[in-house]
Amino acid sequence: MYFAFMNEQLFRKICVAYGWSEHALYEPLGSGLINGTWKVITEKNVYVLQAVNNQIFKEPKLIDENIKAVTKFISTNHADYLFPALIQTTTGKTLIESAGVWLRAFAFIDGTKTFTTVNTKQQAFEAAYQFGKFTALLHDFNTAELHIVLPDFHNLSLRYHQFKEALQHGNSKRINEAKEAIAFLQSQQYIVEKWTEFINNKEAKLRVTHHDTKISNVLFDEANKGVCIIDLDTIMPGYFISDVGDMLRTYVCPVSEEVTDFDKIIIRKDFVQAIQDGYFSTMKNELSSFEQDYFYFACAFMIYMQALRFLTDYLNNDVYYGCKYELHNYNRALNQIRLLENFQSVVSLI
Ligand code: GN1
Ligand code: MG
Repeated sequence: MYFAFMNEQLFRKICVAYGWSEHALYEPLGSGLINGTWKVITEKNVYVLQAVNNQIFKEPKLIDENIKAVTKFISTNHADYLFPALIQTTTGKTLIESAGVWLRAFAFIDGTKTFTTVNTKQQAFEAAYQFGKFTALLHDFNTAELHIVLPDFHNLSLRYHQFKEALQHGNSKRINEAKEAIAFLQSQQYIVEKWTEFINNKEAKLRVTHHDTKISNVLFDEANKGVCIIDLDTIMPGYFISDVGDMLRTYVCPVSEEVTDFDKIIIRKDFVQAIQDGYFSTMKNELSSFEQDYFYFACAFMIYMQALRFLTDYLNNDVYYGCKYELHNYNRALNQIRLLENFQSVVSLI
């Protein structure tokens, strides 16, 4: 487990590195599970400061290089696309290390905001439009230039394997208590099979995908129009089902994976349509008809993988996601299981 660490002493060191004034202030920002994020307010500017979780991103340098490669391509080929720039230190670095903490800063784009939940179809449309646009803009970018920062990140077959490992070597008390959830996930293995069929088909193309398309990773302007996407840590060559799937997983339900009142988990069908409309307005010509047929499957794939990941972590004593209370990852898994069941009951997947 990783605790995003920041204190006055470290913050002052960071200020010196970036040349920020001694009156700069910082406050926590966002709700990510992995990295630590703060808003920094100096007399002149506002920045987003992040501590990269190097237990998960073992080589923060690779992320830094990926972001720079993509930023360079976009600024050369699509100069009008607004992007939060990486900030350089006084010695020109975009990633620094202090007391074992890896840090980088971005410009905070004035007049923009983020949302933590999707409340309107318009938000879903705008976000899907932006994530599609990002992949479409990078159509001619050579994906081989990107480092694989998290190998097998969305490899469902491996996630299933890790789940099976946890059933063998995990906390036996927890395994016993989670019997029903385990049996349900075991009964859904057709999703792994269908995913394998997808990735093995030559029509399934690797593109630059974001891999974390939650709504808080989209900047909106004051008129609630999407501006651009943020959080490029997991940009890697990937399949469109990762991005579409995580949007469907996190936008169609009015409540998040944190909610334990599972009756609040419902599927808003009109939001499914809004995501499709937004994503297809930038990506329809990119996707083969074979790929387009996997649009709804993408949702099952991502919900199932997230349920597997949460339950696996629970059985492994919360080593990856951490937890705020004993049953936290178990409840997150149950939440995703309910979401998957509800999704399957409104959309025919096979
Ligand atoms: C993690 O930290 P955050 O919230 O951006 C995770 C995603 C999960 C998500 C679930 C690197 O993302 O894959 O979908 O939690 N990121 C990593 O909330 O594991
Ligand atoms: Mg993220």
